[in-house]
Amino acid sequence: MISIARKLALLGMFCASEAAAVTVFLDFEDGLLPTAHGWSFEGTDEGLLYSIAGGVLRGDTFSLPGEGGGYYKLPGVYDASKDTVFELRARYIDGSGGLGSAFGVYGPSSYVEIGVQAGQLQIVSEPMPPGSTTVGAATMGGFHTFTLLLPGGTQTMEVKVDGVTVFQGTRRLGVVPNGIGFGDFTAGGDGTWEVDSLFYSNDVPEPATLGIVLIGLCGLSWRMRRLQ
Ligand SMILES: [Ca+2]
Repeated sequence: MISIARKLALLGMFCASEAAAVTVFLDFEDGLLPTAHGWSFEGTDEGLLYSIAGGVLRGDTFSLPGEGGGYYKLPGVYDASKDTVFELRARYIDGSGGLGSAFGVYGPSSYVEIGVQAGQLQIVSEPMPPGSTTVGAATMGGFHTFTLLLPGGTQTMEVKVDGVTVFQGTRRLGVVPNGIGFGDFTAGGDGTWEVDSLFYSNDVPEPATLGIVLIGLCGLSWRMRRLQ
């Protein structure tokens, strides 16, 4: 289930008519794999590694012999000059290290991958040896909301779990072409996880605009309750 706040944010984005905004939302309620929504699959066997039941996408790369992986990619949707949010509501189940269950953003100024692991996140971006760091985070015991924030025109990044900041830092220069991805990024680790929903926005509306929309919606809701 997508949160009410996110629904309002989506609505706000449409209301604000942001000309160049890119918004991507998957909740898997239609039972279709991401490839049916324009994502490409990079890997060995999508039908073996990914399945959907009850509006939840399940990825399990342990099911492949050896250490093969597979992930989804959506190219051409990231502009580093714009404020960016990439958020997954997901449940970590099992992993063997590395980026077996992960999501990331790529572009000329950004290379960021967030691996969801047992009780921690692996942040791959900072230009620090050995190229990644881990931070403790609430990943166990059910679904959690993992949010990656990339402020436009900066080299900073922020990661939140259930709305709580767990990491702030700089991000390293990236690769072209730009895009976003999620799944098992690595041949060096497998993962099992479930993704209930995925939200991505490049070019988030100004907080002031969103605030006005939210105030309007809240006012409308209050009036409707009064009328009932
Ligand atoms: Ca769902």
